[in-house]
Amino acid sequence: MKVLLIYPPFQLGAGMGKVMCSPPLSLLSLAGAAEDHDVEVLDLNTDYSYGIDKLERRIQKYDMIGLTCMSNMYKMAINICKLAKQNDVQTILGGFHPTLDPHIIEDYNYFDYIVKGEGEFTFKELLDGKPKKEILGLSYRDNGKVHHNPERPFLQNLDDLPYPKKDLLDYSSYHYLWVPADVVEGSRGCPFSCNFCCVTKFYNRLYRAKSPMRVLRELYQVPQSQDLVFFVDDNFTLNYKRVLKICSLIQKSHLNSKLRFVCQTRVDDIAAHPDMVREMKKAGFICFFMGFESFKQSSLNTMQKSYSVDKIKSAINICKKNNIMVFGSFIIGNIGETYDDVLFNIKMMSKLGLDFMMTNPLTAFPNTPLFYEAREHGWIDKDFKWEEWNFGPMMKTPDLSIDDIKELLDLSYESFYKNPKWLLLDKIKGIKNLFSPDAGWLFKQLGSFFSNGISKFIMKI
Ligand code: B12
Ligand code: SF4
Repeated sequence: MKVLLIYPPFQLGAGMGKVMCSPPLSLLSLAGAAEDHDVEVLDLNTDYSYGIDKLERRIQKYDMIGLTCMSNMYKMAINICKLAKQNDVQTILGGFHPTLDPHIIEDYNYFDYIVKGEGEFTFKELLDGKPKKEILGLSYRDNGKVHHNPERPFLQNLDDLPYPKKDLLDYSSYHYLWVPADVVEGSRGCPFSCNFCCVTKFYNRLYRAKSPMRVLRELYQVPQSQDLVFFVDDNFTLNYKRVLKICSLIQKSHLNSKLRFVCQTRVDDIAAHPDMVREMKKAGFICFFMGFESFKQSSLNTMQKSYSVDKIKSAINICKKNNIMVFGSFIIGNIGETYDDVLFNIKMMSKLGLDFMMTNPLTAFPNTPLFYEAREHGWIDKDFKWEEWNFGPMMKTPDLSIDDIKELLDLSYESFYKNPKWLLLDKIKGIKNLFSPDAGWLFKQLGSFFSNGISKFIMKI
């Protein structure tokens, strides 16, 4: 089978897409699993030379195209699959949106296959020609009738996963805060149950981790051109002893003389283990991405975040003491928050001295607990369709209209990033944090960081 795996383009102009561009690990991992087949990867976020005509000409060369699909890419995925079907090319869709709602295969006959959950082995079995009805995790169309096969059990041991096929990509466009970057996955899933979160639904609250040695091997696969690794794990620090082991392996192998690391973590892990943060700093971690969501305790309780505002403050302080930058993420429009409550949150973002922040509108992703609650209370418009979602607020709340949320989102960025204190003091401090204590690394990076980094970031907000 000749297959083209496509990463649909993001809608630009909102959220994370501005400050980072990461390689499509999902597609590289699928390609790794289907090594016996002719699989190529096209990332439409980095190759801007593609218009519809060029895309159509490329698609015609394959037996099948496969797309990854977050909810914000759904419309694009439909259009690309339509183009493929017009050219008699088979289509397969996987990732978060189709997993949360596999019934979308019934809405559009441009989708031949949908893969639910972890895709590596489902994809491989399909390409290998295993009878469709025996492939767990697959939904498919046969003679016009749709079949949903039972779910595929989660892989027991993540070390059994194939290695991502990184040689399929040109890495020159991938960056985190404009530093050349790659992504590595050390674990899957999260045992918590925040009511807005899709990870809980996708992985059924199951957490599994690759062994520290496997993580190290994957770090050795990071292309030489890249200087930063973003761990995509939802909660890299969940297992304290494992983190210490990984840090020790990184130090012993001296990988930290070349690479710096960024990970997603939870407030409670950081607050509970300052010694772990110290070790992470020594191993080259420079920034933690944390979903704080709100500084209102009642909101944290409602969304089942299971930590306190005091823990947030304590985690930020621990990071500061260890010179680790804090990238805080917040939700605008938490249930129960008034306009003034959100203004308070915005004020706190600056007051607590975060290095970076992003805000997202409260979004009720398909089949999450929040989605059912929002539908029941009429917070989502009856005519709302994911294929029309423009990435902005998609629901009102008891206290805020969609327009209020839009206004507050704008205000949050304006107030945080256009604040002269942040621009001058925190920025200089941030840059120092980012590069110390390794001055060699500093000088190598400073040029590009200044030329296309922070200034570009601020200009675009
Ligand atoms: C890394 C990441 C990003 C990267 C994406 C980089 C990239 N090129 O992939 C960045 C930082 C850019 C990003 C951005 C966003 N992200 Co994001 N991201 C993640 C994260 C943390 C890890 C994804 C990952 O790489 N996992 C590792 C790979 C191996 O797993 P995977 O992607 O799930 O792929 C597997 C299966 O899904 C399946 N599969 C996937 N695709 C396909 C395709 C085919 C053909 C097949 C057969 C199977 C298949 O098989 C794969 C292997 O098992 C996830 C959380 C998570 N736990 O997954 C959130 C997550 C996917 N992101 C999410 C969101 C909401 C966003 C944003 C919209 C947030 C925002 N407000 O900015 C933005 C979009 C930006 C934009 N401008 O449009 C949500 C998605 C929700 C949804 N319903 O779609 C998640 C789940 C986070 C969350 N907790 O809500 N994100
Ligand atoms: S928001 Fe983070 S901590 Fe909460 S369930 Fe999702 S991944 Fe886990």
